[in-house]
Amino acid sequence: MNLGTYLSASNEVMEAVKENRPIVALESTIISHGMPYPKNVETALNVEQIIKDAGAVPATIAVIGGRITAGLNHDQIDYLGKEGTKVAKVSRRDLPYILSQKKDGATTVAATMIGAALAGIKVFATGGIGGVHRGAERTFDISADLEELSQTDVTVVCAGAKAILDLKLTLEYLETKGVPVLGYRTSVLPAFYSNKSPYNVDYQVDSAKQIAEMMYAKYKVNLAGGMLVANPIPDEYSMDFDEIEEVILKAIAEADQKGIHGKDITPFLLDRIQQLTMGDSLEANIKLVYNNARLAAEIAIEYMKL
Ligand code: PSU
Ligand code: MN
Repeated sequence: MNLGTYLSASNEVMEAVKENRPIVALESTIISHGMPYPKNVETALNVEQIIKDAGAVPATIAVIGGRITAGLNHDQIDYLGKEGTKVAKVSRRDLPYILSQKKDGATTVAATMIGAALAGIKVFATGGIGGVHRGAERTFDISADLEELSQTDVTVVCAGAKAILDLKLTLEYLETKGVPVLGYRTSVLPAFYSNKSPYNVDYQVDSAKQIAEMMYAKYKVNLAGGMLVANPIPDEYSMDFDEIEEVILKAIAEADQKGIHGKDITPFLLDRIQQLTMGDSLEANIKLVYNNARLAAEIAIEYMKL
């Protein structure tokens, strides 16, 4: 149903918002630009089912025909997956163009947070967020996801940040911007494919209830912005930090050589890492997204109890 010129929500999502039921937002860049077809569609649908099974309502978000749409149907998810990179990757700065020109777009973490906040959704699950890229002191490449976390009131559950980023600088940036980084049952920042890194999170939390309590306190004192929950990939799927580091360095060198930059660099690196690990990293990626969906549903449920 259309909620004005630029916003739309499925009936299911609208009813859930009205009735204060737990909802989990999901992004769509991961579908069109983060994974190959048909695994992307399969994963997106499984993630929705996991959230439903956990007792919450999934809301996959994208721009469809110039409307930020919360709660895509299966045909729309299939379309975004099949079209892949032909669908625009849409972050905050891309929204005015895509909306006004009535185009379709796969939303990044930043743009999905914006859509979630507009629709009244407080919790969002993804795989990895964008961050400060390695070499950012030369390239200035810092993802708009970090700025969004500093201003839009949505809690984002991820598996940490991929080591294609400078994890240390990403944490520094989030500290400056006042974004709490929580480790779910871990004191170290997980590094996406591997559940270990040399860096500490701000706070270790051991339950979804604790995270919900933090969201509640933050909201009560009008602290704008989101929180980042880092949920480590389960041990059985975790890859070796040094092994994946080698692959990442290779992919970054290739990107440098080809002069890839701007919005194309993250999708390029994800794709190359998947190719270089012959699919191992894709399997790990899928498993960690499932794990994040479960935790996000629990957080949304706990938050509604407060
Ligand atoms: N990191 C991942 N997988 C992803 C992305 C990042 O491990 O799919 C996607 C997310 O949609 C994220 C976006 O919001 O890339 C960040 O892109 P950029 O670095 O251009 O801001
Ligand atoms: Mn960038």
